[in-house]
Amino acid sequence: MFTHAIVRKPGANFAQGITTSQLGQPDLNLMQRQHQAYTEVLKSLGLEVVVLEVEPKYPDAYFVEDVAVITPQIAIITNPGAAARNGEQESIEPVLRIFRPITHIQAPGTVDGGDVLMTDQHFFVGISERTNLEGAKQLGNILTEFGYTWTPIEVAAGLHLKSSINYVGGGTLLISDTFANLKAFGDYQKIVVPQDEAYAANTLWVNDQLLMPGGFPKTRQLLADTGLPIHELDVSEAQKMDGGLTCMSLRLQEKESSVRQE
Ligand code: CIR
Repeated sequence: MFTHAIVRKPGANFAQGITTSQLGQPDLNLMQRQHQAYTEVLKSLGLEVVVLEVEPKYPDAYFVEDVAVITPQIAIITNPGAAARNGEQESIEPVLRIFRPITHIQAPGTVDGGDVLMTDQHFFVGISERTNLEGAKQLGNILTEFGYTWTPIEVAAGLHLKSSINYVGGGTLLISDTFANLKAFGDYQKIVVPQDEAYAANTLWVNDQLLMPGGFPKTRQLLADTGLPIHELDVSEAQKMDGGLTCMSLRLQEKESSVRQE
């Protein structure tokens, strides 16, 4: 059960963030409205939402997911892999300290939260342009201490692991076909995203409801089989900046004060 989410407002310079997309110039007003709608849906799912102010030095800072990995026991502040974003983590730390004990990924390790997928007690950690093996191992060691298991996954396509794979509960992954046949995911049921709807893989599972990007009818149909309520949200402007639904919040589950003994 998720109890809190942390989001950050996109700034006037958000279009100066890093992007590879060729979807055109993003619109600030529309971005702000879409971000507001996203925040409102999270609240409607019962989450208390902490809204952080703009970080003018970092145009991508509203993609808060990348700067931390949060479990019920600990918050791990990442060392973001893109030089232009490294520093965003500093202002998130005091906020997370309110909720969790803190630890850090140390250089030369790099990790972006977008590469870290938590299922139930297992983590998949993408090795990507942003997350290196050293960072993944540091993260994995911390997670292991808390009783979790983890598997590194080579991210051969897309920006982050969660650009292509997300957990939708009930032992099921929503997954792009590039990753669907990997042995690492053998224990999971899979909903394979149609190739022409690849962006829809970035769907967010919160408190047994799904937030999916608008405009992907085939994926919506496939997700309907989960029986979970679906909220379609227009995230066209975040998409122009290579981001989406998972990237724009850090979600916190109910806290566990004691370390699990396995
Ligand atoms: C970047 O390239 O870092 C941002 N423009 C997009 C980050 C998206 N974050 C995510 O997928 N977790």
